Amino acid sequence: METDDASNLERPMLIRRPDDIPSSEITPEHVYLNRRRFLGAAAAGAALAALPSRLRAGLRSAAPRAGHDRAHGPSGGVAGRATAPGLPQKDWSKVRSELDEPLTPYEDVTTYNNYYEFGTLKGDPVRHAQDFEPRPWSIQVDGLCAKPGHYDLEDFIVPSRIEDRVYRLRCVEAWSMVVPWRGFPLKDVIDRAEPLGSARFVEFTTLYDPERMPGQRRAVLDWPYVEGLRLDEARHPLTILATGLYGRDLPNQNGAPLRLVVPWKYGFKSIKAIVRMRFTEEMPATTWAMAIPNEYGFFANVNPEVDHPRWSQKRERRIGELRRRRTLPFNGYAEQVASLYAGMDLRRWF
Ligand SMILES: Nc1nc2c(c(=O)[nH]1)N[C@H]1C(S)=C(S)[C@@H](COP(=O)(O)O)O[C@H]1N2
Ligand SMILES: [Mo]
Repeated sequence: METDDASNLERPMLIRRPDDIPSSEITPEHVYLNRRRFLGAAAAGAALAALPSRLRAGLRSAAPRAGHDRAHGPSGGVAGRATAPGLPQKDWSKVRSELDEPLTPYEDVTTYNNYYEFGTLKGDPVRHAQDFEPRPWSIQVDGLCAKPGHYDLEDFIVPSRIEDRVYRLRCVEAWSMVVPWRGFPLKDVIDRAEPLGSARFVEFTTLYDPERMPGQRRAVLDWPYVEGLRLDEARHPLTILATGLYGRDLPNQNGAPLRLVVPWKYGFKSIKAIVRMRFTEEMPATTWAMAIPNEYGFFANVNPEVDHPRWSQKRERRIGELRRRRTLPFNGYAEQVASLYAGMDLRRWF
């Protein structure tokens, strides 16, 4: 049996030679995990009650609604701070029952990130993405569809009903979280675009702007980051575009202003800071599948039976927990999604 010691060794998606890593970048993981859990799920209700009533009223009036949440401060960065003084508009301690697993504290969700555009270490995105300005923002929809378009973020989002969804997020590196996302079904924008009969996939592209995304100045990956889904996966009701988490706008480090969330797939499919959606007939060439084809496939469905070439996928370290959990097929969503892959050899089609 694997020990908890082993579980504390991170397994990076890229292996870098030690001399590639400036010592200033090396911050032990426990520094992030041991920070005070200011916005832990269990504490959220109590913390809300402790706020002055004027502030409380203000937060409640910033309730879920179509369009983005303007509850953040003038800098636009408050929601990105691990110790954000504002609090979500609902009692997140109740939300845990929806999935029957505790929410990962806000601080962990927003300080332990993978976002190579802002650095390759878990603590890099929260430090290096603070000044990123995610607005104004626009999204291009093109490729094989009857209604291509170029949308301002607000116009892209407004027709949809924004809702909160609690999902597990399982990274291919064998750690996981439980995140209360805010967003809307990807299917909404797909239907609006009216994909042609020949369209079989949808490709997503992250912003390419090395001025604003310092990680893109280094050739760690082939920028911009590209991901893709088969059209039926993209239309599945579990697949969402997230605009927020914990009832607030997405912090920059989590992919502001808009990122994909596909809960039954490894986290790298959930592409951040999307600027383009393109309908294609051919399977898109996606960033990780191109970078290391024998380690990261296009489908990337969570599967405890298929080991990563460099580590087992049988278990995972839930951030904030000491003991490792068993990884579930399709990350626990098999009942909803397994039928999408009927007849496919999931070992071959990683
Ligand atoms: N553009 C972009 N999107 C990305 C990544 C990235 O490096 N760049 N990392 C992916 C990986 S590996 C994971 S596990 C999730 C992490 O999301 P989180 O930081 O919000 O937990 O984002 C995914 N989306
Ligand atoms: Mo990941």
